[in-house]
Amino acid sequence: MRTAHSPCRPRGGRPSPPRLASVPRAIVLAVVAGAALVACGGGAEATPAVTPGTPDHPRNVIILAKDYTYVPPILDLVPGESVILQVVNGGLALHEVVIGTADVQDAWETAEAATIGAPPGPTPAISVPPGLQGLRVVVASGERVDVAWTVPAVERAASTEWLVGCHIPGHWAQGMVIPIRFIDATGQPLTMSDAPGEP
Ligand SMILES: [Cu+2]
Repeated sequence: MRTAHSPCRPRGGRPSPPRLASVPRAIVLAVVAGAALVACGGGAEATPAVTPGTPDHPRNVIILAKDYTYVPPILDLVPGESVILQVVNGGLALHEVVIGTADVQDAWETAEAATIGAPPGPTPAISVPPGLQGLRVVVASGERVDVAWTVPAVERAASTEWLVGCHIPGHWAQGMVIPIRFIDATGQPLTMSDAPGEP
């Protein structure tokens, strides 16, 4: 498997993510690229090596949702590995983790916008078109939900940008989006050129 470093250049503050439904895709991707560059410019820390999870020994991956961001600021995953996502809501508001491509994020942003004005409590039943569900985990304040998940294989992982986002109305606009960085077991980031069949 061929690997390469992502470009790392210092850059200014991370721009606020706009609402997906109202902006062109190119801008959304630019926001994500900006977030990655900020992380790179912060000190060029190497991503630690990981032991990719297997079906028998899944890797625990913790995502902390807060009001209104995630920790860590970039989610590192190895294509094809088995993980237990441990989603912790350390904030006061209801939050969720939606993992998927920009199209998936767009679909949930649109779907959940329809819940604006609903009474407080869990998000009412909503749905998105087939193929755009991604992985969605809704977690109440102070709670933790564990979900077993198989990370997309390298063909899908490297073909486009993947994100973690929260689409409880208003939360994406307040910054609840982080990029997924696909890495190999040594911690080296994969690039789109790692996708088989890509030039
Ligand atoms: Cu949220």
